[in-house]
Amino acid sequence: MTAEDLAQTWLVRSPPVAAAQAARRPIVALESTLIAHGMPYPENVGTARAVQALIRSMGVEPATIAVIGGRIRIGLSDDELELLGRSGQAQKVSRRDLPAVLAGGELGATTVAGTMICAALAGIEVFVTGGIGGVHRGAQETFDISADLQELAKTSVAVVCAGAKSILDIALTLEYLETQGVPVLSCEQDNFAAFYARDSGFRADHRLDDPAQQARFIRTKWDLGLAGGVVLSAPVPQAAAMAREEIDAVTLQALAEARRKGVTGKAVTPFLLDRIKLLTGGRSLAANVALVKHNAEVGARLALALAQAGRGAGAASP
Ligand code: PSU
Ligand code: MN
Repeated sequence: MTAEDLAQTWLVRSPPVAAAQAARRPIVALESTLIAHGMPYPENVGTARAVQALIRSMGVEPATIAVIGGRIRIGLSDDELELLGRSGQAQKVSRRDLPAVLAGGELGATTVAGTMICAALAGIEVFVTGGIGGVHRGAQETFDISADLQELAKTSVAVVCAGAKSILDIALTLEYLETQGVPVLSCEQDNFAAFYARDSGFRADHRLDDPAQQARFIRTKWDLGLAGGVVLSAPVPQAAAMAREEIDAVTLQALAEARRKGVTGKAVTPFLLDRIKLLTGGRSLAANVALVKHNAEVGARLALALAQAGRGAGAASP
């Protein structure tokens, strides 16, 4: 058995995902940390279902990824989404956590890094999330840099996001991606998005509004054998967007609380998201839901365009 075959023994595709793959229909992967740790119940499960329905309505199959019962699950049922969103028991699974949670048969919600690994194993090229992890503010001292960035450097999956959250140091996050050779594309505007706010104040590498152009760019990278991810940033829809000044002020407050309480490691991101939600009276949650839905549309269009462009020589193989 090759290493590739061995990895496949840990994967289970849901019947709709298996059928879509057999028929060579486009598929979009979705993460589950956002469900288990990024939003409160029941909004988390409601959003996950709405996003799946939206993607399906565009002729693309959604594949939400998680670790359940000692298997990497590609595509979840409504009951499984409910389990992840409600139990509060799911481990946050990034690259380093995957073996432990799989081997231990625990419930695991995959982060951007974790989901990229599993999507690549399953032969899925497009993945939709809310915001990628990045270089945290103060990383000069804490060394807190999300494993998402390393994953983007090596795993060939296109990641659609609303940029990176304002809890991060966006300038340093973009520097890190540049060093690692990860292209940052933007659609609908020139600048990289800032999650709750539309504009981070920093330019993306290239603005490509047309999904066919995005697909051509991504195919070209992979055809050249330049392994690794591509970030495609899409701004939160205007109606739900927050002002950068407001979200910055609230973020500073949440960061100070995290420091006072000694929150560290993988607990940092969920803690900050929860505090920001309370401090904005729930408006940040509304923005979060709106941007994930919008990203799903952008991701589904990209998956359709990639399918139309055909699978190149260097693309992730199924
Ligand atoms: N974006 C969200 N909600 C989230 C996250 C991102 O809107 O919950 C999660 C993602 O799963 C991302 C993770 O991969 O936070 C980053 O965590 P860390 O900084 O610990 O790597
Ligand atoms: Mn971290």
